[in-house]
Amino acid sequence: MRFDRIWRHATLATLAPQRPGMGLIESAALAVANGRIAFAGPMSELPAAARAPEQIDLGGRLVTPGLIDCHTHIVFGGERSAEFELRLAGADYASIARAGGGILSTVRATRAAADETLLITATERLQALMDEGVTTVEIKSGYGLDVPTELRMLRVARFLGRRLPLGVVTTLLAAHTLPPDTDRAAYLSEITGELIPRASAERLADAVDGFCEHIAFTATEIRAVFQAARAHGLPVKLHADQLSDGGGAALAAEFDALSADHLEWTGEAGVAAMARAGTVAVLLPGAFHYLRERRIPPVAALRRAGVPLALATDCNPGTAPVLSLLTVMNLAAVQFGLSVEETVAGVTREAARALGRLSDIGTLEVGKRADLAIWNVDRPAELVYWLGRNPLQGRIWGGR
Ligand code: DI6
Ligand code: FE
Repeated sequence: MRFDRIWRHATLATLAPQRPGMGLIESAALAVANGRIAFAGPMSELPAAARAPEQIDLGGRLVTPGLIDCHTHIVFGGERSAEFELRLAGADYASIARAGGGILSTVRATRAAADETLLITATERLQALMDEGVTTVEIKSGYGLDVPTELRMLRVARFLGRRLPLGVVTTLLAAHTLPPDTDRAAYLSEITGELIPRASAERLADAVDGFCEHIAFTATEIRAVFQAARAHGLPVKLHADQLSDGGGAALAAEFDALSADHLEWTGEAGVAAMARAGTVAVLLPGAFHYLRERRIPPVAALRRAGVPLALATDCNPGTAPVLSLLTVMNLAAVQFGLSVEETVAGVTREAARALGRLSDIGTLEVGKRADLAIWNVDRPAELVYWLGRNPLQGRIWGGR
C-alpha cells in the first residue's frame, strides 16, 4: 500500500467528533497520499504493506489539525498605535470612532495603499500566523467602504491564497461601518445592489459579514444585507452584540449564519436562537483584551445550549492587533474560562465549522486535507499554558 509520507510514533489529537475529548490516539501513525489524509490511527492498525518514500518518526510528539484562524481583518493599510495610546490615556473606542477615527482611520489608509503594499504587509502578518501552525485563515474586506476598494481588498485576499502555502477563505464585510460623507440608504443600496452581486458573480467572497452595533449598522439594515447575500447564494456571519445587546446573535441565527462573532452582550434569547440554527459562536478574546472589556461572552449558557465554540485572532489594527492564535487560546482559557479541549477544538474543528469547511479541514480524519501541526510538547495543555512560547515543530499544508 503506497503513501507519499508516513509519520509514526505520533500522539494524534484528531478532534474527530465521534471520538471523546480531543480524540487523542497514542502510539499513532498518520499517512498522506495526494495531499489528503489516507490513514490516521494506532500504529498497530497501519497496514503491514504500508510504504512511503518518506517515513518520519515523531518520538511521541503531538500532532493536531493545522490551526484555523476563522476571523481576521488582516488586509489593511496603515496602523493605529496612536489611537491605542489615546485609549491607554482614557479615551474609549466608541468615542474615537464617532470622532472619525477607528475604522474610518484605517479606511483612509487602505484606500490610499497600493495593492503591492497591502500584499506585502498582509503577507508579513500571515507569516506570523503560519509560524504558529496556522494552515487556513479567513480574511475580511471592510476597510474600503466603496465598491472599488472593497473588491480590491477581496482580490488581494484571493491573491494571497494563490501565492502562499495557506488556505484563504474570504468574507465581504462592506457593512463594517458607514463611510464618511455618505447617505446611509445610498451606501446600503450600493452593498445590496452592487457589491454583493459582483462579489458573488466574480467569486471574490465566500461569505458576507456585517457589524451590528450602535456605532455601525442596525438589525434592520443588516437584515437587508443578509437578504441580498441569501439571494446571491452567499452564507452569512455577523459581528454581533460586541459592545451592546443589539439582538445580533438572534439576527444571525434567523439567517442560519455560519457564525456569530464577539457575543460579549448576547442574552439567553440569542444563545437559544444560535443553538436552534447551529450557528457557531466565534469568541474573540483579543478584542475583549484590547478594549478592556469587563463583560465576558455567555460561555456557560453557550456551552449548556450546545452552541459550538470557535476562537480567532480578529486581527485588525484597532481592537485586536493580534498575530498569535496561541495567545488567543491562552486568553480564552484564562479570561473566558474555556477548557484546554475547548480551546484546541476552537482553533481547529469548530473554526472549520464556522467557515463552513468542516467537510474538508479541521480534524485528522481520512479524506480531509493533510493540513497538520506538529508540536514539541508532551501534553496538549502546553499549547495553552505558555505565553510567548511557540512549540511548533513542523507545519504541513496539503501533505507537504
Ligand atoms: N469589531 C471590531 O472589533 C473590529 N471591527 C468590528 O466590527 C474593529 C475594527 C477596527 O477598529 O478597525
Ligand atoms: Fe472582527
